[in-house]
Order: sequence, then C-alpha cells, then structure tokens
Amino acid sequence: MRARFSASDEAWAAWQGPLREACPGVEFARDGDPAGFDAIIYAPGGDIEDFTPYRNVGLVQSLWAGVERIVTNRTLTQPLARMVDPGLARGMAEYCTGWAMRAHLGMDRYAQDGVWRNGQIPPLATQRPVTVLGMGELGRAVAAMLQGVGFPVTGVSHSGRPVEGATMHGVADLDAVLPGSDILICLLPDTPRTRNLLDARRLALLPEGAWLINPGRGTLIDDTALVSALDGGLGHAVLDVFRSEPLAPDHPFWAHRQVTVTPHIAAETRPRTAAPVVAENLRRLRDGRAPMFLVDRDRGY
Ligand code: OXD
Repeated sequence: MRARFSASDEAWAAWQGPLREACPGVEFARDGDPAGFDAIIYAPGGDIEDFTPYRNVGLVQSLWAGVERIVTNRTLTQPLARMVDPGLARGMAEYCTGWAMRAHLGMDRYAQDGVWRNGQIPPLATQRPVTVLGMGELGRAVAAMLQGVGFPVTGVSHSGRPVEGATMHGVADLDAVLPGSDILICLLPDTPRTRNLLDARRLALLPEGAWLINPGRGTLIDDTALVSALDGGLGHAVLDVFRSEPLAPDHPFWAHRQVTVTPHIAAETRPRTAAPVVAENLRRLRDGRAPMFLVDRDRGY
C-alpha cells in the first residue's frame, strides 16, 4: 500500500518515524504519481489542494482533530477521517483541568507584594459547576478528568446524548445552562452551526466572575463581544485558538488583563500515540472494512 503524506516539512520530520514503525507494510511518500496512491495522510500546511487526480485513494486521514480547513474542499470526494488520538485527548484534559483548577482556586489573587490576602477560601471543587460545551471524544475526556477532581460537570452537545457522570443537555438548552456555569470550557468544532455561538447575549448569561476556557476553535466566540463581556463582569478568558493564527501582535487580547493567550498548544496530536490510529485505519482500508472516525460532510466534523 502507498500513502501520500501532505503536511508541512516539520510534520513530516515528526511523523515519518512513528508512521513507518506503526505501518510496516505501507510506503509513505511526499510526492509521486497521484494515481499510484491508496491513501493520503493530511494536515494543513501540505501541498495538496486538488484531490481529483488521487482517483485510487480510498481514505484521506487527517492528522488534526479539527477538519474545517479540508471539509469544504469541493475536490475532495474520497472518504475523510478525522484524528482521534488518545494522546491529544489526554493532553486536552490536562490543559482544561489545569486551567479549571487555577480558576477554581483563585490562584491569581495572590501577588508577591507584601499583602497578606487570606480572606477568601474557595469552595471545594464539588461546589464549583463546570460546563463543557462540545462532548465529542475531547469533551468527554475533559469531563471525565474534571469529574475525577470532583467538579460537577454539565455537558452540552448537539445531540444531548447521555454521557456517564455528566448532566447532559442539547445546544437548545444552552441559554438555561450558562447562568449556572462558573467555568465554561468550549470544545465544539468549527462549523456553520457553531460560529459565534457565544455572542454578546449568551456571554451576558454567564455568572459574574465566570471563567471561559476556549481550546476548541476561535470562531465559536464573538471576539468583540468577549472583550465587552470581560469589561462588564465576566471574570477571565483563557484562549488557545483564534480566528486568525498566529494571533496578530496588536490584537487587544494580548494586552487585556483578564485574557490569557496560549498559542494553540492546548493539545497536540502526538505522533507516538496517533500513528497506531493511522495504522488501524490503513489496515481497515486494505481489508475493505469501514475506517474509524469518518467525517460527516454535512455536519462538518
Ligand atoms: C487539531 C488541533 O484539530 O490541533 O488537531 O487544533
């Protein structure tokens, strides 16, 4: 089997070893006759824009969990699978739990300025409601880790399907859920349905002092409305993703005291844990079985 690797040079440097190790029967190449490939391994930053000549490709495997940059490509008619990497899910859960704990414990109250601030004792995590908006693989991993620490977790998803340990709601209930969310974690994909979901009206429904953590996609939040909400009572926003990346040096988020910017590092796909997922999907392709994590083009993820 031959697989075409279409991603950046840095990605190739990081992935070629783990992929070759995980997929001994597969030849990976960065160029060659399009008709000679059975699969494409894809990440933004690669050179394929027109998928039409890859007429024998039975699977395009994304190395990214989010597929918004490829799902709208009209030349792509081959099945597309998104990445579900156990390492990425674990990394995301650690990032969100770390920030949720910092928010919960009020760590930022303390400054090395000679003032003895011992007046505020935080409630226990069991009394701090957290909402996870987006309960796919990542949201569920985040919810499980938060529950392990003791936070009561409410999950919101498009389907509202039950998830063990979490109180679940559909997106239609979001307005009712927001006022009870001391910490809101956004993990929805970027689709036409999710863009600007957190607009001025919804942000105003969050309780005074609430924290918003967004390692999902920048498009979920209306940036201007967020800055106004922070000026008006929202506590803090931790943002890892942006409408345009890298975030421009003069963007108001950098200088805002209640915003923490992290540079899209919340959770990386890790070649060591993700290469076996690619291997399993290529085996399925070879054996004529359905690949895992196929993208529903209409839904957009
Ligand atoms: C991804 C990401 O989608 O890193 O994998 O954002």
